[in-house]
Parts: sequence; C-alpha cells; structure tokens
Amino acid sequence: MNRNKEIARIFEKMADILEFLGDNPYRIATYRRVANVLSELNVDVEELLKSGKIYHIPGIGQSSVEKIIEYLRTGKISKYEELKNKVPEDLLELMEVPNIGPKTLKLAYEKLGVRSKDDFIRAVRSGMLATLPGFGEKKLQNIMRGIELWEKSKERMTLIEAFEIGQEYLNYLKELKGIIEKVELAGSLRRRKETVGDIDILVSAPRQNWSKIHEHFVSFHGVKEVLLKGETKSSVILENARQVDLRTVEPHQWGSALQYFTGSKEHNIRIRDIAKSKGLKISEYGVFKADTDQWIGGSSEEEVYELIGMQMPPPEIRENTGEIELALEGRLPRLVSFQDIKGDFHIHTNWSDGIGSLEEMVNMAYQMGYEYVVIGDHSQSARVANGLDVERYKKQWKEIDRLQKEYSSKGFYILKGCEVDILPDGSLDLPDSVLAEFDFVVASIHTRFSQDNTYRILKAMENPYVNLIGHPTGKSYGSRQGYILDMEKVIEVAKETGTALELNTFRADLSPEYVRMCMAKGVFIAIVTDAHAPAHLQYMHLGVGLARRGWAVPELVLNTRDVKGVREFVLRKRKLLAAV
Ligand code: DGT
Ligand code: CA
Ligand code: CA
Ligand code: ZN
Repeated sequence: MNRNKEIARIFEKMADILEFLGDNPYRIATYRRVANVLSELNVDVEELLKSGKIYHIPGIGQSSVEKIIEYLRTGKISKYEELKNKVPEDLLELMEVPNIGPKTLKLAYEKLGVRSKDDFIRAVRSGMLATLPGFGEKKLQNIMRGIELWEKSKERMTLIEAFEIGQEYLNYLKELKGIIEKVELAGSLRRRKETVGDIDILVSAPRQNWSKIHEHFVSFHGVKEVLLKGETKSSVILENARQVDLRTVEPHQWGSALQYFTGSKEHNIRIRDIAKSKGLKISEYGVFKADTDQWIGGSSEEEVYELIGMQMPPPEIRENTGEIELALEGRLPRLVSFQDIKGDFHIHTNWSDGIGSLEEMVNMAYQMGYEYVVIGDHSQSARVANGLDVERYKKQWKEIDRLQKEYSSKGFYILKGCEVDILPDGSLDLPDSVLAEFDFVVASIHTRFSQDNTYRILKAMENPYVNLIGHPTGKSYGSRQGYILDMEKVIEVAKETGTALELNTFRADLSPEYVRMCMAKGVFIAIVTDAHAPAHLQYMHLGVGLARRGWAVPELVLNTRDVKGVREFVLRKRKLLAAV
C-alpha cells in the first residue's frame, strides 16, 4: 500500500505544531518541504527506501529519512508523538481548518487563553479575537466561514448530491479535449455508495499535460478554496463545502489507477494479497512482477483483474463481502443494469405534490427509453401533499386515457397507479373497490411512525391490490433514521403474498444488506425514482447503482419486466389472495 500520503500528512502536522510553538522557521520549512515532496512523488516511498534512491531526492534530508523509516517499521514517528503532547488536541484539529493557521491559534492561545475549539469559536463570536492586532473584519469573516465549511465538510453528502457535482466536474474537465485522454469518477461515488465523503476524479494524460490539467481543475467556477495544487494531485473545497480530489496518471497506468482509486480499501487490500500470492505486485502504477519489478500490465481495469486470475467485479460490489471469492471462481452473477429497466413504478405529478404536469412526466418517462410508467399520486389523507380523493383519481384516469391514445402508437404505456397511504391501524386510505381499478398500487407509510410499523406493512401486504411497499424502511440517505421495523418479517411476508419492496432513489432507504436479503429469499424489488419533477426520473441511473450494491439480479427486479410481465405480477397476487 502506498504510504506517501499518510507520512506527508504527519510531516505537515509536525510543521503546524512547530509553528504553533514558535520553533525555528528553518525547521518548519524543512518539514513542510518533505510533506510536499512526499505527496508529489509518484513512486511508493517504500520502494525508494529499498532502492536507496530516497537519499537522492532533493528536499528530504537524513533525519527525515530516519523518521520515514521509523514510521514504516512501527507505524509511528516518536517526534510527532512528542510534539502532539505539547498542543491541546482540539487546537491541533482546528489547524486543519481553512483560514485558521497555527499562527492565529498561537496568538489566541497566548493572548486570550484559548485552549479548545469552543474557546476559539467563542473568542471569534464575542469579538475578543478582533482585539488582537491584525484581525480585521474581513479576516474574522474568513475564519468564521472556514469553521462553518469545515464542520459541513465533515458530513457526508448524499449520492445524488455527489453525482451531480461529479457530473458537472466531468463535463468541465472534458473541455480539455485533446489534452486529457480519459476521465472518470472514482472512489465511493463510482461504487454508488449511498453517502459519499469526498469526490474522487481520475484523469489520464501524457505527463507534459498534467500541469495544465491541474490548473484547469482548480479554476472550476464553484471552487472556494484550493487545498492542494500539484503535478499529480489536486484538492479543492467548493462553495457548498464539498471536497473534490483529482489525480492524474499516464495513459498506460489508467486501469491500475482506476482500480486503486475506486476502492473500496477493504477490497483493494484483498486484491493486493492475491497478487502477492501469485508473485505479482499491484499498485496504482501498474501490475508488476514482484521479483524483478517488471511492468506487465494495467492499462485497463479488466487487465488488472485478468492478470491476477479473476473476473472483474463491478465497482458497486467491491466491498470485500464475497465478490472476491466468486470472481476467483469465475462465478459472479450478472447484475441488473440500466439497459434492463423498462419502467418506473412511483412518480408524482402536479395532481398531488409533484411540480411536473402529467404530460411532462409521461414525456420524460418516454424519453428515458422505457416501455411504461406508473403514475403514483398520493391519496387523500396526505393533505399536505394535496392527495387525491376517489373523484380526482377518476378524473385523472380520463386524462391518462386521453394521453394513452397519443402514446399507443409509440408502444408506450401509462399505467394508472397511486401511492396509497397506510393508515395508523394498517388499513388503506382507499377502499378495495377503488384499488381494484388501478393497474398498479404502491402503499406507503407517511405518518405516525410511532405505531407498530411492522404490523401496518404486513397488513398492507395482505391486501390483494397492493403490489409494492413504498420506501419500506422510512430511512433517508442515512440522515433520517428509519422507523422501527422487523425487516426480516416484512421480506418473508412479501414473498408469501407476492408483493414487491421498493428501492427508492430519493431516499436510498433499502440498504444493500436488505436488497441482498430480498435476492436470497426470492423477493422482488422495484427500483423507483419517486420523481416529483421530470428531471428526477434520471436518478434511475443511481437507483440501479444502489440495487447493484445489493447484488440485485435482473430476474428479481420488477422493472426488468415488460408491461405484460407487470400485469402478470399484479394478477398473480390477486389470484393468490383470491380476489379474482
Ligand atoms: P469516501 O470518500 O469516504 O466516501 O470513501 P472513498 O472510498 O471514496 O475513499 P477515499 O476518498 O478516501 O479514497 C478513494 C479510494 O482510493 C479508496 O476507495 C481506495 C483508495 N485509497 C485511498 N487511500 C487509500 C489507502 O490509504 N489505502 C488503500 N488501500 N486505498 C486507498
Ligand atoms: Ca472519496
Ligand atoms: Ca478522496
Ligand atoms: Zn412518493
């Protein structure tokens, strides 16, 4: 594993502490230089030590080399441990905040008695800091803003937010046509994790173009702060406090770098071990023979995996949760992909709380390349969402019939559906006689989460007309806690009753673990966008990624069925529960 980054960070920290302590400026500069050199190196520092080349690198002196050796041997640098004890931990953390340097903290420490993060924030807010020389209005504002950004940047963003920033950045980098060769999102965003820490982007290009690329990268319109601008790596914080990292590699390193920076870390650790056991060595720079260091490949990701004798697991399942074993045996399942998706089961129009008209939403679904869409406006008890009563549903059906005439010739179907509320006692917000007239029914809990939700959902599933349980867990991207629910029981009864469970792209509420449970038990999931505007329908791409993280196979994803197959699914349940 490449340790350069970790070691660089420690040297940076040591420099910060020395500066805080008012140490010799020469020594501080030395540490900062080592940190810079290390993070810029495109060779593993362990390699440099082995070959002795480290002694020839300008900027890294003898005593720094000794510290590096110590770190590689013991995982610690004693000088750093010693220095850390001289500064309150809180202040050490604050030094990482943009616009707050060790010098500022030193002043605050000495003149105002600031000993903790809270002390410092108080000193800023109360105007105490402003009494010190050199702290004008502008500087104080920057410090406050720095704290806010820093606190926010410690939160993870939702996949949707990360994806939108990532796409915008990709398009921006693609303006460098002829200068860059390939560009791709990496890290947890490429793995479609439901929350993303920072956004990682990888670019391949001939080395002579790199500085131009990094210059362009840090000049993106939304950049608030450039954390690092180097030859191989740059890092920025955007106005919205999100961090984006860029790496540049040479074209022949593309595959191994993409493999490395996609992660997950747990997956990569296993991959390295497997390579080792075959006398190979994998790094972001390629696949090498372990004994001779001869480069044997890595220009494509497929090649990396092929060279160590395994199938390439899709990025979404690279979590070391069983994919490696199956890939070694050549038995990875085929996961659902966007091309398999024939429709969306849960979208809203401006008849309830959507902002798109029926026509606009249907048109967008058609543009997605689907064969059908289910209109799923809220039922009457959802008053804040302008839910529909029976009269209005009937009116809407007329509209749908009219619109269907236009779309029939295009082979596109608009299915009459609803998102019916599951009431506190588990009954539904519409009578069976009305539910029976819908083509497809989604039932969801929207209120009174303190009730027995397992009971409510089981009861809803026992209704012959309910085909899909909407956002079954009530959770939202890890931010809103789900309600208390016995999911195993829900999955069991879904199977018994022929009901599907929803993977809702707007909330990412069905976790990969639950999707895997559904797959294991033979329970259908439906990937839905819960779109409230036409543009939301495109989140199906992310929904498919979330489903793939749960190893969803096309056979158990309801959206892969054509309209006939969907009608069969509906009819099967009605027959099963003796409603026809
Ligand atoms: P995040 O940003 O917290 O959502 O998660 P990731 O997976 O995007 O992690 P990040 O941004 O720290 O690094 C991106 C990828 O680079 C990560 O998935 C694997 C690789 N990587 C980065 N640093 C290390 C490391 O120290 N060891 C290993 N094995 N891999 C690393
Ligand atoms: Ca990341
Ligand atoms: Ca990163
Ligand atoms: Zn909904």
